[in-house]
Amino acid sequence: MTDSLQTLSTNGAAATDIDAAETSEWLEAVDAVVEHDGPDRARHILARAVQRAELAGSGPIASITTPYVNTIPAAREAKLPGDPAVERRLRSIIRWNAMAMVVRANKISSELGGHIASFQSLATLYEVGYNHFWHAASDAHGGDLVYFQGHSSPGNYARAYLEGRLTDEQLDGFRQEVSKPGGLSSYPHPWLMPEFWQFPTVSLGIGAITSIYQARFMKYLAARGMDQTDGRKVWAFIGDGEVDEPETLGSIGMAGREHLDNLIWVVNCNLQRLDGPVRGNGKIIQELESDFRGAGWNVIKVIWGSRWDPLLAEDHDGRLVKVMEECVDGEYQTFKSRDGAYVREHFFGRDPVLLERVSHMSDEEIWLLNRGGLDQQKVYAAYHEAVRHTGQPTVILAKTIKGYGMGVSGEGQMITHQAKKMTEDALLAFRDRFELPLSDEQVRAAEYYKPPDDSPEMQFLRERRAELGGSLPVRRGKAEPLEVPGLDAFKGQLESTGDREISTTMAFVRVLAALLRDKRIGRHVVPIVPDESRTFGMEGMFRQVGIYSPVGQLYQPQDSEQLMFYKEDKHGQILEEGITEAGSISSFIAAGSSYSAHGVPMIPFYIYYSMFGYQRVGDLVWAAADSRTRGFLLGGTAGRTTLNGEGLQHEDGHSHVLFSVVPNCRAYDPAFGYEVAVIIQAGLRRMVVEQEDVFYYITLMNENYHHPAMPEGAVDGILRGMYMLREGSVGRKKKAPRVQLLGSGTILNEVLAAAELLESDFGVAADVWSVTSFTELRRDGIEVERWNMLHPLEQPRRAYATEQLEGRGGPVIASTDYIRAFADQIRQWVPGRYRVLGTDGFGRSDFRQALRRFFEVDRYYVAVAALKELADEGTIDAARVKEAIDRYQLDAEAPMPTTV
Ligand SMILES: Cc1ncc(C[n+]2csc(CCOP(=O)(O)OP(=O)(O)O)c2C)c(N)n1
Ligand SMILES: [Mg+2]
Repeated sequence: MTDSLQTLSTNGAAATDIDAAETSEWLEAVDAVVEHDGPDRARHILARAVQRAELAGSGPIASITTPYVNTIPAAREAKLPGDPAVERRLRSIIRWNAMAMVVRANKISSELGGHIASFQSLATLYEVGYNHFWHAASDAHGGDLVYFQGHSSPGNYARAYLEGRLTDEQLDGFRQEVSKPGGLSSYPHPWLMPEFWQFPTVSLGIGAITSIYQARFMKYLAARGMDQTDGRKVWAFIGDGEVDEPETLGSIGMAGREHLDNLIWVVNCNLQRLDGPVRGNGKIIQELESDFRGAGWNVIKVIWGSRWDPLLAEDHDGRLVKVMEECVDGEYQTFKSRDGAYVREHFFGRDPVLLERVSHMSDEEIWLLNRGGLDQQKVYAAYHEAVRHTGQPTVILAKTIKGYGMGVSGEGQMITHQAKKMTEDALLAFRDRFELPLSDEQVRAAEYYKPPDDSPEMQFLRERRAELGGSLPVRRGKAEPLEVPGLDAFKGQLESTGDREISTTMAFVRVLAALLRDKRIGRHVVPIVPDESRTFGMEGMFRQVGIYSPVGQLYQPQDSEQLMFYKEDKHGQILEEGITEAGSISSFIAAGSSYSAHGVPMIPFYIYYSMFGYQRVGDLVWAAADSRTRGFLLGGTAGRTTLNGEGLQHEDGHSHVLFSVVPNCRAYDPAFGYEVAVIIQAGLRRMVVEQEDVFYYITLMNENYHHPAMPEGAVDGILRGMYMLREGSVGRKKKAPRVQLLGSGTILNEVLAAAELLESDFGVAADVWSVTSFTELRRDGIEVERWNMLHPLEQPRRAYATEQLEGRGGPVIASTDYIRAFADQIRQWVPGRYRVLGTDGFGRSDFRQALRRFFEVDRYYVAVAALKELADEGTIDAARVKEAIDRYQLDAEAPMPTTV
C-alpha cells in the first residue's frame, strides 16, 4: 500500500474527508467500544463493517499495514526487569570496545577495513537478546540459534571480550588471522573460528534464507522424533538493505505457511544501506509490514522510543501520527544527522498545531526523542511478545539510526557504512554521550575498557549469561559418531548389471534406498528434492518413507490407490521443497550441520538438476562449505551431451569446474554403479564416522547402459581419482604403439569404444582409465608439487596421477562430458603428451550420438586425437591420422562448437 493510501485508511484527518463531523462520530463510537468491551470486540465489529462495505462494492478497505507507530501500545508493554541504568552502562561499554577495535586496527592502516556504524545501530537489539532472551545450550535448554548480521561482528567480539572469552590481543587481531595468533575473522565464519561462529551470514540474504530453513528443520527433527527442539528459537538479524536480496524475502511465505513459530527475525531498520537510504522516498517499515503480514507472519513494529509516549498519548486528533506517516525515510535519516532545532522545524513544523504542542520542549529534549530499536524497554517488550507468540513466525521491524553515537564522524550520514575512523572530537563526544569512565588520553588512544570484576555491570553480565546457560555464540564441532554400513550393503551395485541397462541415477537411488532401510543410519538420512523426484525415479520413496508435512495429509491424494502414492506425512522423511534450489540447499545446510547445531548427525542427500546447482546458488554452496556442512549433493541429469534433449539452459558441462573451486568439496563424476556405491560409502565413513568437515558433489546421469562388475582392487583408485579399467593389447605385437585413454561419466563408454577402434583399425594398444575425479587428482598433485618445492633436498614425491601413468607408455588423451578445463586440471602431472577433449560451447538438443560428434568427444574423435598425438611424437605417420579422419567421416571444416 502506498503511503498516501496508508494515510487515507489510517488517519481520519486526511484531506479527502467530506464530512468531518460524521467521521468523528464513528471514531468516538470505536473509542467507546474499545473502552467498554476491549480492543478485540472493536476489531470484531470493524471487521464485520469492513466486510459489509466491501460486499457493497467499496473496493479493498482493510489494509495489511497499520499506522506508523509501535505495534505494542505503551500500556501493554512487558517491563524490562532489573536495573535499566546498569544495563545501559554495560551496553555503552560494549559499544565503545566494538568501535575501538575497528578504530585501532585502522590507526595502523586502513588496509584491514571493518565497520562501526552497523553495530552501533544494532547494539540495543543484540544486548537485550544477550541479557534476557538467548539461551545457550545447557542441560536445561537445547539452546537458541542466533544468526548475527555479518558486518556487526565487532559487537559480538566486544561482548565476548567482557565475558572473558577473548583477550585484548585478540581484539587487536581483528581481521589479522594469519599474522596474529587467535586473530578474529572479519565476519562470522565457522570455517575460520570453528568454536565460536555457528552461521555464516555476511553474504547478504544467505543468513535470512538459511535461518528459515533451520527453523523448519528443527520442526522436522522434532516431528521425526530425532531431537527435542521445543522451546528453542531461531533468531535472525537482517539489515533493511539486505531485504532487497531475493534470498531474504523469497522464502518468507514458506515460514508463514509452515507456522514456524520458532523463528524470530529482527530487521534492523536503520534506513540506510551502503550507498544511501534504503527507501529514501518511502518507508521500509511499512513496506515490510505488508510483505510479512501477507506472508502470514506476526509483525511487531518497534518504531518510537519511550520518550515519544507522552506525545503519542496526547495525539487525540491524529496530527502527530499523520506527520509521522507523511515523512519519508530520507527525511528521517536527515533528521538524525542534524539537531533538535532542525527536527523541531522540519518535523513538528509541518503542522503549526504540533509545533505549538512541543513548544514547552527544549531543542535538547526534542533531540532526545528516541527510536524504538534503540530503546531497551521497547525492544524488551517486543522480544517478550515474540518469544510467546504461537502459530506464526515473528518479524520485529525495529527503527534505529545507522552510526548511532558516531556524531560528526557518521551518525545518520550517507558515508557512515564505510567509516572506519573517528575524529578525536567524535571519540570524546562518544565517551561523553555514553558516559564512559575514560580519560582524554585513553580516549585518544582508543583503549579498550573493561570494568572491575565486581562492578555492577560485570556482575549483571555474568549473572544474566549464567541464568541463560552460558556464553553465545558457541559452536560444537562434533557429535556422537554413527556406525555406517560397509560396502557389502550395496552388493547389488558392485556386481555386473548383466543384460540390464541402467543409469548411474538408478544406481544411486538403489544405494539411497538401501541406506534408508539400514538399521544404523536409515533414520538419519534426509532426502531433499526440489520437485524432481519423478525425474530421478525416486517416487517409490514417497510411500516408503513419506514426504514431510507439518500437518500431514489433509486430502485424499489422486493416486491413493496406487502402490507408490504421493504420501504427505507428519513424520515424513523426504523434504520435498518445491521449486526452490535456494531453499533446498538451505535445507541441505541445516541437515548437514545438524551435528553441530543440534548434536544430532543427519545425512542429507540433495538431488537436483546439475545445471541448476552451483551456478544458481553459488553463495549458498560457499555458506555450506563455511558451515562445515557434511552431506551429499547429487547433480542429476549431468553432462552436456548426456541430458541430450533439453538444450542450452539445461545441459551442464561445467558444474564440476565450479565445484572444483570449493576447498572442502570432494567432487566425483562416476561412470558405473559400483563407483557410485564406493564413493558414497567412503563419504559416509569420512563425514559421519571420522567427522571430517567435507561434503560431496557427485554427478549422476540418465543414460542407460551396461555396468560391469567392480574390478578387483579398484576401491583405492576410485576414491583417489583414477584406476585402470582395461589394459590394451594388440595380439602378440609387443611393440605396438600405445596410448593411455582417460574418461569419466558416460563418456567413459565412448573412450572404451575408442580403444577398440584403435586396436582393431590401427593396431594401437590402448589402456583405458576410469577417472572418477579429475578434481581430486589435481588436489593431490598441487599438494605434492608444493611439498617438493619446499623440500628440495629430499626424495621428490610423485603425484598419484603421475604414479599411475608413468611407464605405461604413449600419449594420454582424456574425454569427458565437461568443458576442457575439467580434464585439463591434471595437465602438470601427466607424464608426456596430454590432449584433452571436452564439451566447450552452448548445449543444444539432439540425439546423444549427434551431440557427442558435434562437441567432438565421441569414440571417433578420441581415436583421431590419440593417433594425432602418436603422429606428433613421431610414432606413426601423419597420413594415418588423415586416414582416420576420412574413415570415421569427421568434418574437418566444421566450425568450433564454441562459436555456434
Ligand atoms: C550479497 C552481498 N552483496 C553486497 C555485500 C556488501 N555489503 C555489505 S553490507 C552492505 C550494506 C548493508 O546494508 P543493510 O543490510 O541495510 O545493513 P546495515 O549495515 O545498514 O545494518 C553491503 C552492500 C554483501 N556483503 N553481500
Ligand atoms: Mg541498513
